[in-house]
Amino acid sequence: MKTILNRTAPGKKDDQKFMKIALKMSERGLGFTEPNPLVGAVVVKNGKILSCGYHQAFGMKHAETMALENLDVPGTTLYLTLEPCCHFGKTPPCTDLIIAKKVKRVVTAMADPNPLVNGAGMRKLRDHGIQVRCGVYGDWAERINRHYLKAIRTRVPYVTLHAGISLDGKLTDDAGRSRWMTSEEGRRYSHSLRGEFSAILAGRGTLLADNPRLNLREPGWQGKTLYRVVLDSANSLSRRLNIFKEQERFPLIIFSSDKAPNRRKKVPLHFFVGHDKHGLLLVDVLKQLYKLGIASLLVEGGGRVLDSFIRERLFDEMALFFSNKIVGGRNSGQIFASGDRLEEALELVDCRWSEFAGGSMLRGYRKCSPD
Ligand code: AOF
Ligand code: ZN
Repeated sequence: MKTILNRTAPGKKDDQKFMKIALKMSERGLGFTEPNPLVGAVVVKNGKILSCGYHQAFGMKHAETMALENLDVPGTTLYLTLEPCCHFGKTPPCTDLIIAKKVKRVVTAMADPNPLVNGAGMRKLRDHGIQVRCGVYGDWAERINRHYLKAIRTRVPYVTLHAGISLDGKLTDDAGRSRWMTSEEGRRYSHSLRGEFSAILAGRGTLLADNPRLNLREPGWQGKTLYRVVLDSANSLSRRLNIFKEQERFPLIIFSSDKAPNRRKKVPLHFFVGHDKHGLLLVDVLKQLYKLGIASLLVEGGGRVLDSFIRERLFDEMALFFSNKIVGGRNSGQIFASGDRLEEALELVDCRWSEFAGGSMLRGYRKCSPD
């Protein structure tokens, strides 16, 4: 007996298949869209993809516009990795375009927590007789857009801690040296990671020890602006350091203590914040970064800075680059010198390992307490 498939009403499997494509499309914008989200769009009719789009970079067309603007086919199904916007921002509301193009059905992976949208986009579509399904691969979409979502929900950036460590977990040798803990390939890998973020942060100790440029040199990130954030409580860094170079493409943001004897700004984005016995108040630093439009931050160290972010649990993810070396030593540096009792020990979840010549990388998420 022949089964007649009703192609105008796709089943669950079709929805998953096309949403998967939309999610993969969305990732093409990685590193270029913040503080806005990564969004992918796929237009389908009778089981066939008619067009696709994704949000390429901040301020550019929304994914919906890219996918629909040159298409004049009514009765389609539109797959979106995020609820469409319904407000006038840098671009007109995508819901208006979806209605004008006579889309029949919209499938989204998740609602947009942006207070200007927050369910109103899907309501507007339903009010115009468009069928809406929400929640297809919602967890996956949450993961992909974790920077955007954390920032818009909490008004502080998503924070990833980055460190190059030995197999026995050491950041430095006994003499405090960290150069070159990881292999050449590991270093290239970790430099490339910078491109995924809006900003990168280092403490005064790292600047004095290594005099890094903290810029983007790996291929694939041409034209990207990366903010460099420096913590210098005493406001005593020399302007001769490499970090003061290349500020056009890599703007420099400095945080110093509001009690520093010298309160003269060294760069236009120089902020003076409170401090306690451990150093600058990191929550205030993060809040200020969010106000500047920074949705994600890669913390590159050194040990003191990493220790503070871990102690205060002010991070979301870790990217640890392990070299195949054992350094040992009683005075060698650690990423979390303060330490915790075993019962309260820090735990990472959903860990993924990848290998490179001379070592391996671990990426995992901070396990949040149940409260
Ligand atoms: C994007 N790209 O593909 C979609 C977005 O300032 P605007 O006009 O670019 O609007 C930004 C907001 O629009 C963003 O925070 C999100 O709520 C919504 N959807 N944004 O940048 C897109 N679909
Ligand atoms: Zn839009």
